[in-house]
Amino acid sequence: MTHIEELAALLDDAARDARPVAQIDPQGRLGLDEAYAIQKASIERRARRGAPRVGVKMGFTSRSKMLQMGLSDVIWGRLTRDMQVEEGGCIDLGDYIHPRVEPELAFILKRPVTAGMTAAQALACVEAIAPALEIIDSRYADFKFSLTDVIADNASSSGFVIGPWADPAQDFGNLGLALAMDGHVVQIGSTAAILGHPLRALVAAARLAAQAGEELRAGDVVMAGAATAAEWILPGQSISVEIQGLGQASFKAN
Ligand code: OOG
Ligand code: MG
Repeated sequence: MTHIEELAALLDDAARDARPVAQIDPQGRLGLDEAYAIQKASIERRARRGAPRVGVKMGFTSRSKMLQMGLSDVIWGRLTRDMQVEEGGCIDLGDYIHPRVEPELAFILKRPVTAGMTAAQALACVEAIAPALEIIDSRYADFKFSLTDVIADNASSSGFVIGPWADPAQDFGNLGLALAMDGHVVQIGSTAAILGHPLRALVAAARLAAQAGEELRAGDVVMAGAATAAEWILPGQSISVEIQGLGQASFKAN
């Protein structure tokens, strides 16, 4: 096995067994290309087990998330079919290490979005938008990582929940949103927190994917990144996001 494949196997096993591992690159010595190659190889292992890529996620697209995690570069990761949690469904916390949840907006594409498109061109490729929740679960002990660590670890992505799909023709650049746990609002924000407009996250996703030789395809789900800081998930909690005019996405933790 190459070094890349060994590290991919380490992170893939950590995710599968829900057991944390030590940071692979605490000093940030790996290149970004190497870190993304590890991510790609770990997702390929999952695909070989029958869970193909169904889209991509963006990370650190809001100031709240950058401040919370102490990193300021926009990153991306891959979503696989096994990561989707049914809207209103239930997760088993035993499948996770130390999961957190964050409020996001999701896109589903009807045409490929390619690098260099303007926001308006990207919008024309969007089939629908939806309120969404991302479950992040760093495979590293204590949820601590360098930029290259988190890239290799698929940007901490672990699960996603998508609410009702809505027409993207409406203006979704500054919609109020609230994250609630057991009915108590714990985070409030706006879709404008996501790079000023979630469409910018879609444009950035196409650019970053292209750097890795990939395209955002028709049918792909794209998670725009969290609008607020993330919250720890505790046993028994019911978690929901509501986005103004778009409705809710929710799940329960057991
Ligand atoms: C990294 C993933 C960041 C977001 O929406 O900004 C992210 C992490 O915080 O563990 O998913
Ligand atoms: Mg996220």
